[in-house]
Amino acid sequence: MKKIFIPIVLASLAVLASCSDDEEGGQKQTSSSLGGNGVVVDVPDGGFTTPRCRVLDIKPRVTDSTTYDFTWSIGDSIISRAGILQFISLDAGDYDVTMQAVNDDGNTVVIDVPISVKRETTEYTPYITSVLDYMPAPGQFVNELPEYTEGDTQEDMNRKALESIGNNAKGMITLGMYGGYVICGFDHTIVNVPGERDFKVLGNAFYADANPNPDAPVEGGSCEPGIVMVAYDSNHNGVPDDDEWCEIAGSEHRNGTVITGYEITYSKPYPDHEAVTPPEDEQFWNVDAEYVPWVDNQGNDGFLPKNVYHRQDYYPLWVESEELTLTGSLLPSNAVEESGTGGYWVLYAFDWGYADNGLNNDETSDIDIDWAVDADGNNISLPGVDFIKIYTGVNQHCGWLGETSTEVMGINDLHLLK
Ligand SMILES: [Ca+2]
Ligand SMILES: [Ca+2]
Ligand SMILES: [Ca+2]
Ligand SMILES: [Ca+2]
Repeated sequence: MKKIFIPIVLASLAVLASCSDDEEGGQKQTSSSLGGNGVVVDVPDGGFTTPRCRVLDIKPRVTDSTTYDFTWSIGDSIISRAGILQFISLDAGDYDVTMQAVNDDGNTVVIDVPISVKRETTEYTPYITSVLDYMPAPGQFVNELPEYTEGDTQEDMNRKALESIGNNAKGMITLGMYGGYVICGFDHTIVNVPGERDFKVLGNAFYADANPNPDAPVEGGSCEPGIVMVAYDSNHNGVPDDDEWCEIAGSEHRNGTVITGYEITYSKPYPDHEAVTPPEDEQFWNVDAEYVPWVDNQGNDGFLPKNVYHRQDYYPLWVESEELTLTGSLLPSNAVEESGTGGYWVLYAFDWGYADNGLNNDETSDIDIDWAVDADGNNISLPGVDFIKIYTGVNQHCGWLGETSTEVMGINDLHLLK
């Protein structure tokens, strides 16, 4: 009964509120209550305490039958207008939060809620500490970055991916062509600091200094944009649930050039597949023009060719299924052959909001959690993120260069690195 008011009060933050329906906080021993006259805040034994970079849910309880609008503030700054406060702080210390609740009758309840934020007992790392799932699409670096050895399971490949990109190792994994992904976790919640970019995905993008096109409007070179998704573990169950994922809507999402609900299915090359060699004068770089078949839900199909430079299997060898279906948003193609003779492909950088797109040491590769949108494309306000997913965002093939595939070298929590 105590939760009934939440979606009503907070239409604009309904997703946040519905995501916060966990019971954990409610099971704590309550030693006292603050307030009265319509709204109370139950205080657990020892008061409200939380480690830094961890969300503390504070749920006021309405004791009359009216609905209230809530405002949470510290001093003069409003920190939330949600029915449940999702409190998180980057810094340890004592915080005096004020809750003000007003109902339609003008009844106003003001409650001072002291919160004590402690420093963590084991120091957090700013880097990836777990890989939950590594699932590349087929590609010319798959089974090599990281290396597959016979008998490896999905779990083994997740571990190898973590060894490459976790804990600041700065190795590299490939996500293969469109839709291939990796899901990473951390030992803390990356705080969404208002007005600041919060984390960076490291890739191997670079800008060409010999672009044959002197009039190129933006930087370009090897920019292989991956789409970033974030999940705040709002039900505190330690895993990213389907309804917790939100996409970071970068520059291309904002200018309307992205296809949402894109789906592609790759088929495993048959064991008795015979290489289809293209005529030498046309595609001298390929050894098999019809290697991995794919079909999408936009009426397109084709093959990922095998090239002369990478002759290992391109389909992830630990996947037993004959087909691999991957979904997401599709970014526009960003590659242009600038020489006119097939020799010089330039993959242009998008403005902001993607992985393996801007330079690692540049702000272009920094992500603000406030760029997250829900499944309907609406802006959503998250207190922080516990999981990050990156997937290759373009379905693009560039002659001798081959397919465009996002690479990931790590993720940095920008706040903890300061
Ligand atoms: Ca932010
Ligand atoms: Ca969860
Ligand atoms: Ca690549
Ligand atoms: Ca790359």
